[in-house]
Amino acid sequence: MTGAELGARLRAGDRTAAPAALNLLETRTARLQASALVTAAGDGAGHIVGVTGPPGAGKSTLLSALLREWRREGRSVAVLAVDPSSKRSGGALLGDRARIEHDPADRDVFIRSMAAGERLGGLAPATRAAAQALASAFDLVVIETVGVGQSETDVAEAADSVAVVVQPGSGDALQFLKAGIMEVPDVLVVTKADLGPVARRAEQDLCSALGALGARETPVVAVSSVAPVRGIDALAHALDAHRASLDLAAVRTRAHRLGALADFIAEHGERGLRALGGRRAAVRWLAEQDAALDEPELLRRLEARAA
Ligand SMILES: Nc1nc2c(ncn2[C@@H]2O[C@H](COP(=O)(O)OP(=O)(O)OP(=O)(O)O)[C@@H](O)[C@H]2O)c(=O)[nH]1
Ligand SMILES: [Mg+2]
Repeated sequence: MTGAELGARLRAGDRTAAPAALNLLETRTARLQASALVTAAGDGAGHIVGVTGPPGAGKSTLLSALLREWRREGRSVAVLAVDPSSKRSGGALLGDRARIEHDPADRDVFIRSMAAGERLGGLAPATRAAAQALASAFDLVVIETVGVGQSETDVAEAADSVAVVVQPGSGDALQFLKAGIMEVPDVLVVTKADLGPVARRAEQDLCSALGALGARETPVVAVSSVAPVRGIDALAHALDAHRASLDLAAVRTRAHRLGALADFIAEHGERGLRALGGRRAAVRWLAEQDAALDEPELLRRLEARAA
């Protein structure tokens, strides 16, 4: 099946096209087919949610609980778990990282492990493309990445909403927030709330750090993903509220521009980026382009400009 056909199936809401679509998007030699797929899938209305945080913070366990909540509400969910070890092991292995509990017979759930990009916390172009294409067929598309601090910028560019997940007692997020290393997330999640006082302390510390940064309205949600489960519905609600506050057309236009730039860099490397005058100049130039341009056209224009 061609990329355009798979994209059209996703656009029509056919979720059974997801596995074949992902296979095609991950085939390095099928770049034209991949871009035809993304174009044919169109701009989906699904909510793309980035879930990012340090190793072991509880992201996958949290996603198992969120998945149950979303399915209870009758919403379809795709999860793209980005495997940071796949560079070394030479391919995305499911391993331990994607241990997200779900019913394998449930056709409204799709879970896939994908290889990481070049940098820690970075996304491969295939993951951006997959998230965009799946947003046509799934109500929610989650991108799970490992990282905290600067490394979450990739996922922030690809997602509509970003939840940064931290575990009590680690202090990482607090430090990064205070030092201005971490962009303020859309939602902050403190996991393992069942641990009691240490979790409440983490929640309070984050709230006061956000207050000091003038970002008091950023929700901080404490969750326990294991029994006694709590806070999961509040987190789902906070994500919905963030999504409702967005100008979705503007967010998707930006995602197309940054997606085209990521494709360009994947193809032409740092040297290509220099030919564009650097990343900031490229982003500025892209912002001046017509909002209606799709990714393949933006990529063509970038290549013409660099030539
Ligand atoms: N007590 C408690 N433990 C939890 C909770 N959530 C996760 N854990 C435990 O924390 C450990 C790490 O959980 P994961 O969900 O695998 O964490 P992760 O962030 O996905 O880890 P990586 O994918 O390796 O980065 C596991 O042993 C979980 O059982 C929770 O709400 N409460
Ligand atoms: Mg995990």
